[in-house]
Amino acid sequence: MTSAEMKAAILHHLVYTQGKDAVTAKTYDWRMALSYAVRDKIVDRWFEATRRAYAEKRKRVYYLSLEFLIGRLLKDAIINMRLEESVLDALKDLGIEWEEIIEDEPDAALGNGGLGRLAACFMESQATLGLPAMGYGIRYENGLFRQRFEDGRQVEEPEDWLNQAHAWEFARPEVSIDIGFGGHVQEIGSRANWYPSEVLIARAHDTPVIGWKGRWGNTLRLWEARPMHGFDLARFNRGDHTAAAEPEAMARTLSRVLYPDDHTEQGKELRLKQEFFHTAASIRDILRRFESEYDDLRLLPKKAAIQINDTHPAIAGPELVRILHDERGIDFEEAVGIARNTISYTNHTLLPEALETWGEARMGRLLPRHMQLIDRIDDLHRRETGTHDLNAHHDGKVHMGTLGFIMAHKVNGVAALHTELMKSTVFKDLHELHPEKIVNETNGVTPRRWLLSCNPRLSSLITDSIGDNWVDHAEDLKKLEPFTEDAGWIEKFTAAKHANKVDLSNWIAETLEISVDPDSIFDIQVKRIHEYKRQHMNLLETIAYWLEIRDNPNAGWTPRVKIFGGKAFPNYIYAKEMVHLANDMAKVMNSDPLTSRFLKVVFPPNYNVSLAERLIPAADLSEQISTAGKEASGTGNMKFSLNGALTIGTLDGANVEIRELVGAENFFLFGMTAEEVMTHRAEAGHAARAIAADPRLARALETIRSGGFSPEEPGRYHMITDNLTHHDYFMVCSDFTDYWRAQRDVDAAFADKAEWARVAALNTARTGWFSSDRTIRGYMRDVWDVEAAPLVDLA
Ligand code: 26Y
Repeated sequence: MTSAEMKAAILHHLVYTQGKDAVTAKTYDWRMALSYAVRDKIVDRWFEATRRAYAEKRKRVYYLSLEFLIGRLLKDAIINMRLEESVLDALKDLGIEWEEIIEDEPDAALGNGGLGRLAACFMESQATLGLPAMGYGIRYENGLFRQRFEDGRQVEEPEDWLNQAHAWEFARPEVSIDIGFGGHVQEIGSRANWYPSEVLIARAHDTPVIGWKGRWGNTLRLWEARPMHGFDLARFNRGDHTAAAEPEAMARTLSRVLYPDDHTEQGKELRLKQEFFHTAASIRDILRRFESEYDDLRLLPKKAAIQINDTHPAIAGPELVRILHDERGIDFEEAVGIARNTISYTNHTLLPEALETWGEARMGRLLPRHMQLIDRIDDLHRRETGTHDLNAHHDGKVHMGTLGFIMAHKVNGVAALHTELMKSTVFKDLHELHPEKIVNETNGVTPRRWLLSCNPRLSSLITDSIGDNWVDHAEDLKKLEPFTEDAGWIEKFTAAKHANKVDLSNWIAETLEISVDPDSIFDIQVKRIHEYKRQHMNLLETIAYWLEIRDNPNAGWTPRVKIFGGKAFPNYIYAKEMVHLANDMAKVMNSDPLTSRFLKVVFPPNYNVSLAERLIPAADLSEQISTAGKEASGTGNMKFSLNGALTIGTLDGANVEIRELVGAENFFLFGMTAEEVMTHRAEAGHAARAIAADPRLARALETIRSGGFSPEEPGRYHMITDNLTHHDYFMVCSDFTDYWRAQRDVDAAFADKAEWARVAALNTARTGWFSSDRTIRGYMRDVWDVEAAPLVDLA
């Protein structure tokens, strides 16, 4: 597409779609016009792919996830469609700022963190690989809350990304599916009729997901909840105005909010309703499509693979069995077999508090037929395996992990260590019964968004050096290795990183009014705020370093900028205290004349996908410091490494694999192993002993305790200090000393600029394996048994 054609397309949409003329158009109008112009190009390719999937009778993958953290879509679309040049030229011609347009797009935050972002990367990789696939999610009106700080405290505000028209989606009112809840069951022999007492409508909204070079496109289908009967005119005419709108309001509640917690399962009825609503609509849609193409349901596992993203859609098993058995008349055992061979389940956590369970009373009330079927599935599984325990339904609850396991033909972990721990802990007994079921598929990230798009300077250097094949064959980044021995090339690499750091410094100065020196170590920890992720350990190390500088301000300290980003679950008081502490520390430290040359603390609010894209390319040091055994994988760790940051980290999640790939000598390892954590935790008094043994740690804790960062309220952080001193389940104190040691190794290493840059470049060269293309190929081979369509280049 030429620049002139692009310009004409933008102007056309500005006038005829947006209804504005160039004189009165605002940034928003221009953004919408550009989005429609780009979207037109995508739609052709998307239809082509959809037609081919049908014509070639391909097996499809259905990715069911309660979360899709897709972020902004415009730049992604422009890059994948190779339209940057024509867009940039056209905008220049029209006198419109590219940056302003890009920044104007709301960041679609239909997810909490890692699990949701993984789903988004997978969608992009599936499209890039030419794999016929469809993502199914919920079209939350309000995504993850917006985070603000008020006197350093986190304040949550609703995120209303749908307030403006959403350029990327197509409403599909013709795809409306009835979803029932409650009511009663009438059994007829083995089968039953379910008569729900409440019915809602799930309405589809489709967003095209285009792969690299526009060679394939898939659909992300998001369900909106609508009332069966809309506005009650009779009631309104009787003068009952509020009540008239009630059914609509009730129904909409279901797709209104994303539950903002990852990891602490709350057992809320609305959440269970959301899960069933999402899953039932998706299963119906999948079967409708299947039955339009084939007439034998026994073929389902050959033509469809349903992946459930954690247990959140795990009701898919019983729901599929219910339709096959009750509605289509297939024998119960055969129905279970078909469902199992179609479904597979990804586990993302071993933390007991995050494993979903539902009380039998609530489940029985809301999904009476499913409750019966779960018991029959348990019964069948007992007969199959000759066991008498291991039920999904026990102790008055339905355990969704067990249900997911029993109803899947494959269950996967998300990093090598995590998968091994699944086998030896949470799923130990089930694994022994089904030793071939658990497989590992180490997570990945899409290199299109997480390198090409977010880091244009480094990407250009890479492409200038090895060509652009790496973009969809990230293993090619290996070809950079010889360049890392070339001083001239390393200088260019350093220049790219430095320019990224200058950009970030300018942004920090403008938005947060903090001045940072781009020559400092940019040390970044961004992720949800959690005790197991140990942001407080990083804070303690920051305090200890600060105190050390104060003791001796004229020694040769290595300047650092400690950057934090992340949201705390609104009810997770401890995590919110960690946020508050970080902000209180920033206030004190950033204005300390003795230390501020050497140490700054920066905590930009509202960490999201877009902020990650800004921060990660500018990082020198990636903090991956979770208590070993707790972080299933991590995916931020991969993004940092790919963008040439060194990692300081524990042997946890995918850190283990990152370290193997980049080389142990290029990784700042510290801390106990998962096994050591388990033994050490059992030894009473571990925290007190660790504190007594490390005066730096003791002093840092004492500084918090005595109000060093909250003089107006010295006891403010007693929750944190008391917990760390007496309990410390996550081993902050016991790992602190080694963490401090590793941080000083970082200082020493950073002193040799050229060597640091060489290792940073090696990180980029050696982490192409973490492309989500590789992950998706793994699922295709080990889990889905599916092939991609041969790809055709854009005309
Ligand atoms: C049940 C509900 C409260 C719940 C909601 C969301 C439970 C868990 C979650 C989300 C979990 C999550 O994001 N897990 C992360 O998944 C990533 C992708 O596999 C991993 O990299 C990361 O280690 C893991 O914490």
